[in-house]
Amino acid sequence: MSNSKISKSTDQKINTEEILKDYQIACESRQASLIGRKEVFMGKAKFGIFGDGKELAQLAMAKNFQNGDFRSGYYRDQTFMFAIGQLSIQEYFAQLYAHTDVNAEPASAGRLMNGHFATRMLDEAGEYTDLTKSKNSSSDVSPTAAQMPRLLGLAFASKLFRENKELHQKEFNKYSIKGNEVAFGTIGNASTSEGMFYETINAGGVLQVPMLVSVWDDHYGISVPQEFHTTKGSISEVLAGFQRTKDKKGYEILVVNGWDYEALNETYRKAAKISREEHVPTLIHVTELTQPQGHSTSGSHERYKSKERLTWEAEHDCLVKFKSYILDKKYASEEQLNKIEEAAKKTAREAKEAAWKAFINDIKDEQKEALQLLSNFQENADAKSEIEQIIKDLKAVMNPLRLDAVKAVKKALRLERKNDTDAKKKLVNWLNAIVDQSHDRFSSHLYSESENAAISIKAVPVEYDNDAKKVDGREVLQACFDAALQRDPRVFAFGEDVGKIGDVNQAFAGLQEKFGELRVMDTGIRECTILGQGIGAALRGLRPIAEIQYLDYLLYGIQILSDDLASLQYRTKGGQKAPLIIRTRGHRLEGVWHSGSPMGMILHSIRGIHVLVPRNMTQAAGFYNTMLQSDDPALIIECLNGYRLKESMPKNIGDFKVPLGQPEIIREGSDVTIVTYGSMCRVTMDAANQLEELGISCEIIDVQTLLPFDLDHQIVESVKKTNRVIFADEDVPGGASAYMMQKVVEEQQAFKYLDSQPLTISAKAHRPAYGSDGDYFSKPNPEEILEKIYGMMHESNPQKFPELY
Ligand SMILES: Cc1ncc(C[n+]2csc(CCOP(=O)(O)OP(=O)(O)O)c2C)c(N)n1
Ligand SMILES: [Mg+2]
Repeated sequence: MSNSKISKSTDQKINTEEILKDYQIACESRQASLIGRKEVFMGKAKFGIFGDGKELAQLAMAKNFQNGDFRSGYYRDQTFMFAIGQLSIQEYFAQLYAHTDVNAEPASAGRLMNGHFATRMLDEAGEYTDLTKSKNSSSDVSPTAAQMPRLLGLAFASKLFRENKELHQKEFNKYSIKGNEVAFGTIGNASTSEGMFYETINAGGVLQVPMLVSVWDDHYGISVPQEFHTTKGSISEVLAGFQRTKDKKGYEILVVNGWDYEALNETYRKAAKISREEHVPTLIHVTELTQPQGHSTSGSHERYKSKERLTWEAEHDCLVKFKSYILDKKYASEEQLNKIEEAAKKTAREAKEAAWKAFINDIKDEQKEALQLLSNFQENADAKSEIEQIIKDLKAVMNPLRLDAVKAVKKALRLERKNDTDAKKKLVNWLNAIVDQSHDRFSSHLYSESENAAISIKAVPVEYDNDAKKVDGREVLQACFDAALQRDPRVFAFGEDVGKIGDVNQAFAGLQEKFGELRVMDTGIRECTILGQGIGAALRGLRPIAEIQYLDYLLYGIQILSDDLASLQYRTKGGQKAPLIIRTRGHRLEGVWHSGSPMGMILHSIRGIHVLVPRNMTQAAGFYNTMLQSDDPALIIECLNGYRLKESMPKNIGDFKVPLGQPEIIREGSDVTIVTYGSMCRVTMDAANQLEELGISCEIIDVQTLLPFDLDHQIVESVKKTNRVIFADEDVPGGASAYMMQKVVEEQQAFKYLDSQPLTISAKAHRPAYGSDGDYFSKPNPEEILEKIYGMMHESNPQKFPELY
């Protein structure tokens, strides 16, 4: 059966009612696409991308999508979402207009452009609802193929829920029914060229997870035809080597035309059954799809499709084919179908109108208030006539947005800046209220806002026995992971070399033997999908610890962290969460690709994920304990050169917690404050000890977490005392050291207390050269730090601190 077109099955029972219902949904969906495009051209929405031409295949997919299943797809899937009952046409239009009310637009509360689908999986408190009782869609992102790594994790979760018997306990029943859930992925033909697609397909085959991938093949990626995208012009041919055989595991790959109703139903039925029952990945290459309206509202496809192609598309439009199929088979008369079409037009139009009314009325109410306040304001204003004009202009805006009233009010207030009246106060109050609401509308939920938000997890101090053993740092971590795996069967750790040898630095040594291969496991070398595997599994209620072997290789996964994980809570306005912990190690070892510290890049690309930089393994263990209790994601970067350094074994290894956003003074001093983190704590300590001999007293603060950063503004208190501050790290100049400087000097207003220019100490702009000398002359070294701080003191008191050399 491999790689061949499915023949129409004769044993499939065809139910006329169901066929006509499908026709109705398809027509409604098509109407939504047609009207949607017009709305954009009328200026009522900024951009539109639609699912026309893909309706039939999605109906077949929907029929096989059960409660508990998950979707990870892209912007063409509206028909599927309508068919599973997780999107109304009104909600569809609410997203097109960017309605910020989450009740009107549940997928993203107006934060995402149209065609970005999601279901809400959390209750008001941020807790999971019963995911086995709903049809679930993870939240879409725009970068092509970025839905794939997460898909792997959604499917992998089913494998764990089926095979790990500890997860069959009642308390986990709301996440899965023994792993019977299939993860359905969709992707466009052109997007299969992305590396993430192939990486995901390979990993899915290796892991044998219940993943059903549909490729919607309409022969184009915007204007570029298939021959530019795919070898041999066919993704199913390219992937043929993945086809399972009698002796070897792999994929079941099926090909079907996207206009063939019966074949589609049969193909999806077969594929879903294989994936669900056997936990074997399947891929359906849906060919001969069309784009009746072209790619999006950004242009017309007549520019790049030949006349012949356009004619072919018109003839192969799946709705046209579906209609003739129904007529040929005499399931309904032409008149009946025309009636359905007319009714669909009406349904879509009415839904659109209701969505528009709800959207615009919200704004108009606000605008009315502004107009009333402005009119009171102008009565006793000096700039009466200008304000009258502002009012007139505001009234004249045809489809007002919130920004129109805000701009008008601000302009009026500027004109009357010298006067104080009651009416002015009211106007200012109105403006402040709008700014507050704007935070909720546009800026909330970057992180969890639930009780389990990481910043709300309270500190539990570390405790030691009097005769606490001194052990290698890695043993502290190992004891922490042992306790975590023991405590919660949802916890599992995975990555390159994590399983059998317990990671390259052996913090998981012996734990696979103790807990089994479903809890501590090896993966292929595939950073991006290691992260996707974690994101998807965390979305489904599991507690993954995904390991990236070295910080340098996080670059392979930074895109998916940035686009998917970091934006998840934000883009769903708290409707979904994935509390993934990413474990990695960095800052110091050897050479260009094993000692990087690209912290600025990380900090600036993954807002939405906490970034924790423990200076030793005890602090790291405390962070793991904190994060495992929280529902936020975090990146924890251990110090590469710290695993063999001796630390005392804590008594409460599984319980103590290091809080986020709380710096620690690790050396007290009075002349200069050094703000740093990670391995640099030891390097600056060395410099500080030498400076002591020269009569300079340094206070060293370990910030411990870069995101969040010093939540209670403790660092400025140190600067008030020393009046000098230096920010030191191993990143490039202007990297995370500049970030820390902005936080302290600008945000905490430390500039008020400074007697010297604030300075940064960083590595060179290039990556560190190999060998001890390479490291010494590339990374900040104790002598360099000493000189810089001494120079600072020399500048303020040359007599006391004469030039060194
Ligand atoms: C990483 C990335 N590159 C480029 C784009 C811009 N873009 C959006 S859709 C698209 C074409 C996708 O074609 P295909 O995968 O065949 O899906 P279709 O739109 O044809 O259904 C491109 C290039 C993007 N969104 N993401
Ligand atoms: Mg395409």
